[in-house]
Amino acid sequence: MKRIFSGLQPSGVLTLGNYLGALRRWVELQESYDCLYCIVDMHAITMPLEPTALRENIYEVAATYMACGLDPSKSTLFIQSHVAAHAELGWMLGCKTPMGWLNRMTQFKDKAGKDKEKASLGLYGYPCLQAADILLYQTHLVPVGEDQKQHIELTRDIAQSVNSAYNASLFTLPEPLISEIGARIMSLRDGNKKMSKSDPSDFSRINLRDDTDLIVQKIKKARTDAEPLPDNFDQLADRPEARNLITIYASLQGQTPQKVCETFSGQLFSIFKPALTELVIEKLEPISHRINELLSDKGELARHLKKGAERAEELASPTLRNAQNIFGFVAR
Ligand code: ATP
Ligand code: LTN
Repeated sequence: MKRIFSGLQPSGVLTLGNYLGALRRWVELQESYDCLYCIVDMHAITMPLEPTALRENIYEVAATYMACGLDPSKSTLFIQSHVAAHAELGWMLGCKTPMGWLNRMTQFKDKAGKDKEKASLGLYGYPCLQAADILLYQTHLVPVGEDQKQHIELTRDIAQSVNSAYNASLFTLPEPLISEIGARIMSLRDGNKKMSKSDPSDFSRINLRDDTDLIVQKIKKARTDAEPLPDNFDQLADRPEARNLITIYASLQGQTPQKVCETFSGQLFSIFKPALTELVIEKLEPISHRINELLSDKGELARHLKKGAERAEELASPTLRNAQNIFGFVAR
């Protein structure tokens, strides 16, 4: 059975972008693949985060995974720091990755901001740890949003270069799996910026746990324009905010953006926005309700995560040992 690996950072509250770009797809995939879904806490500490917030976020991500439909009896759900092999292989891969390759990573440029001297080594080496996450499990497919494509391509480059440097087939080369619709949900305040859980403005995003009133307000305030909707999605090429709202609707409704344009053709946002609001609430309310239920029993969440970590460790161990041996380390 083909193997899938993906992960999400417990760096804040999860957004509709995380759901449509990643999580929702993960749920479908668990029916036909051997899936590992990780809470990448070691990645989350590459940016400033209070320890109490991190701990809360980890439980919240675990509850969100399950509330969205990930089933611990079908998928392996675990916390990255529970499986030490991630850090160990991450270091080894970092030693085999040229700085020139890391310098091209746009996520580092975005997150480091203007003062790169202040960015940490961890933020810079982030993609090597991500490569270890994926390669440890001989992963075939990595379902992610569009923004992660570059990191998966780098993972392939690292795998290929290590395989050929040691003349060994140590790592399987993974492929990114990116949905056609919903792979890049944009900010509600700026249609050219990705919806992000670390954006300072809460009104830039819809969080999976937002209550009904907040969803109503956020969509009401979402930036749009005064033009009616066209009957053809291609005509929205230079109207990024309109394009984004149509995409969100299409993605939640399981329709093509073209079909949504046909339905709302000629309508103004004063008609479309209430319809979108209703749909978002209908889809998110059961999820946020279930998250709250699951969070009320953290012991149960911890038991699932422990089991997941045990299985993950078992699967990761042969690849780590093999890599250590091939690199020339001496077995204990
Ligand atoms: P941050 O905003 O803190 O950078 P993030 O939400 O971008 O975090 P992760 O939590 O690690 O980063 O992302 C988890 C998954 O969600 C990844 O597969 C990522 O591609 C996807 N994702 C994140 N934002 C969006 C978005 N706006 N549209 C579609 N997919 C997204
Ligand atoms: N870098 C990703 C999160 C991430 C990931 C992974 C995704 C860490 N390790 C392995 C897929 C596979 C992000 O920032 N969205």
